[in-house]
Order: sequence, then structure tokens, then C-alpha cells
Amino acid sequence: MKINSIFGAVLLLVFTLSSCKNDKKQEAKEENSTEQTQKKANEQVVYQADLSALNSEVTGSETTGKASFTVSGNTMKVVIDVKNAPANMEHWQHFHGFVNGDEASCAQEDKNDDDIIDVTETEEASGTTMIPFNEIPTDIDLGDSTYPIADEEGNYHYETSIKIDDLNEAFAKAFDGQDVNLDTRVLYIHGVPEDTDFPESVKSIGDIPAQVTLPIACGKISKVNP
Ligand SMILES: [Cu+2]
Repeated sequence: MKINSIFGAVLLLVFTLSSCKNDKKQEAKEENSTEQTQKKANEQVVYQADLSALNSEVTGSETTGKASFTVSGNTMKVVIDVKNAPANMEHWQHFHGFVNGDEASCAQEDKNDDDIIDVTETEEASGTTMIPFNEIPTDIDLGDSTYPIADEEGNYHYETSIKIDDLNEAFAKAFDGQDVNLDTRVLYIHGVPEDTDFPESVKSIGDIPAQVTLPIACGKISKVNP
């Protein structure tokens, strides 16, 4: 009787230990799969651009900045921080690129030697104006004056969230069915005070004053994580 009950107790212990072990295994498995689901939901693709100054002899300062484009689910969050731009004025900002998907780069060349790189001189390296970063980027209304305004020190912070579906649809409609392909694009910041004197040789797009479209900073957009 005594031996039997000791045997029973040992058996119970073994059983308890093994079932406990199995529970732990199951728990670990569940934790792992929850982690993976979570990871998928949090998966982000980040693009960045470091902006370098252009036409700093015109602006009298080195306009610099940083931009990030964080794609997560159906949303792209755009953050653009600019420093030392001409103060107290609106700055047009867009990504530019080639409709045929070629890789754009920031313009370096003053083609007509007037010491100013105007927006038409950027086209060979950077392609065309594509998406504006104003209040509603997916409207692709370049002339809509809802771009950010630099403070008295020439700094501004711009932030918006764009629905990817809307962006893709608007982009394809405007650009021959093409994809956005952010990492083939460049980001331009434009604009000098309207009383800036330019020689005749400084050109612009359509009848938009060259002071509005003059590039003051540019950065290549690249993918940060794989
Ligand atoms: Cu632009």
C-alpha cells in the first residue's frame, strides 16, 4: 500500500512535469507566432533624403534639410525639415523624376553660365516636377499655395500622411500609368523672395515667376531598410 502510493505520487509528479513542459512549449510557439504577426503589421519601408543647398549665392545662405517617407500599411508619412531657407515665405517642394522610370539625380550644372541653376536647368538630371508636398499632395495641384512657410530664421517643419492607394492612383493617372518608385526620385525645395533680381536668362515653368520655382535645395531619395 505504501509502495503503491509512493509510486502513484512519483507518476503524478512525472506527469505534471511533462505536461508543464508541453504547456511552456505551446506558450513559446504562440508567442512566436504573435510576434511574427505583430512584426508584419509593424513592417515599415523607410526612404530618406538629405537636402543640400543649391543657388546659395542667390539665397545668401546654405539651405539644408532632411526628409523621410515612412511607408506602413496603406499610409506614407512624409516629414520634411528645412533649415536656412529664405525666411518668412512659402517654399514650394516636390519630388521630381523621370516618367520613364530612369534614376533622377540632383542638378549640378549651370548650363547657360549665368551662375544660377534655374528649374529648367534641373530637367536633364532630375526630370520633371511630380508630387507636391503641400496640403493635399494627391491632388497634384502644383500651383496650390498651401506649401510650408519658413519662419523668421528660415526654418520649417512639414508633416503629412498620404494614403498609398490614393497616391498610386493619382500618380499613375498623371504620369502615364507609372509607379511612384520613390527611390528613383529627388526632392527639391524652391523659392526666393519675390523681389530677387534675376538676369533674363533665368527661366521658369509656364508663367510662374522664376523666384517661386528657383531651386534652393535638393536631395536624392533612397531606401533606408531593405
Ligand atoms: Cu519642385
